[in-house]
Amino acid sequence: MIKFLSAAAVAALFCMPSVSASAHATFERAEANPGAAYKGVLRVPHGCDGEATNTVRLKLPDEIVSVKPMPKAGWTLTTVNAPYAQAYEEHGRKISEGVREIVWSGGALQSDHYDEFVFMGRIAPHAKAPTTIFAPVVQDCANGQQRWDQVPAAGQSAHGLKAPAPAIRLVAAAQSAETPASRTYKLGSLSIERPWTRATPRSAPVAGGYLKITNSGAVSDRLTGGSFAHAGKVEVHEMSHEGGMMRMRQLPRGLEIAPGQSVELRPGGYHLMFMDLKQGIVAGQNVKGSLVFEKAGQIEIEFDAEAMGASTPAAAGAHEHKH
Ligand SMILES: [Cu+2]
Repeated sequence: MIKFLSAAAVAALFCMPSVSASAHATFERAEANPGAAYKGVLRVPHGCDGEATNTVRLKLPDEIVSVKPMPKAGWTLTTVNAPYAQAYEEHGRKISEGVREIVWSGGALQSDHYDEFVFMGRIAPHAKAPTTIFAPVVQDCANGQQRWDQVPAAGQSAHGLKAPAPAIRLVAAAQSAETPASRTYKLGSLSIERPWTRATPRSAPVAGGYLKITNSGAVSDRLTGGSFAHAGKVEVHEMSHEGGMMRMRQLPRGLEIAPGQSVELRPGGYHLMFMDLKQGIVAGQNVKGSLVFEKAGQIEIEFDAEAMGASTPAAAGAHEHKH
């Protein structure tokens, strides 16, 4: 006697989920630098065995700090805050706890649909590189669960894992020096690009600091000073023509960065003056320092030391030192 299967039973037996099972939950940006900002875009390709996803839980690895999740229409956002495995310093302040888990709940993401879940954060400055870090994800559905939490054994690849946790490869900024983001710093609505300085004779009393500042915000700010590891103090200067002579003078109120404007500090123009140098600057060094803005506050940065007399940072003319 022949038994006829219902259409639903046939579908259950033979139909694969319509999105390929090899589509894993992953981050859009799979590489990051220790100390740099990181925007995490988690891509969720399907639900639990055809079921709609109602909750997405993302566990952050120890290396991702200062996390702010992006709210999502139709979903309730909650976070789990806890101490970090290792505290770190930001703008001179010790940060020892923050968001360790993000939960978007109360949604209904059909298994046939695709969506993204976003957060902004930073890779801890003390994070090791090169290494790979993992952020396990769990999707809750009405009856089932889809977990993305498999982590390869040390030294092994994630290929072949059925449900690998989303991974981010950490690489030292120097190893990806050609990416323009590697020496870009963000402070509120200010972005600071490629701070650099020049090598000096051993006994030189002063040196210049150069960089580009862009204000993408709505209010004006002022660069009022900063610090440089080898200098006693730092002033903001400008060069100007006075009676046919190039003169340098301090800007006592600092340098204005108007909304929507970019200001470039460069040799022969506006610059930071590193005064009372305690030691010479050697080409190839990265020298720690900071910038202070009237409104945005302080940010720690690093100056790349170019050759004596250089007129641009080497990375600006990448073709010159590549090949
Ligand atoms: Cu000067």
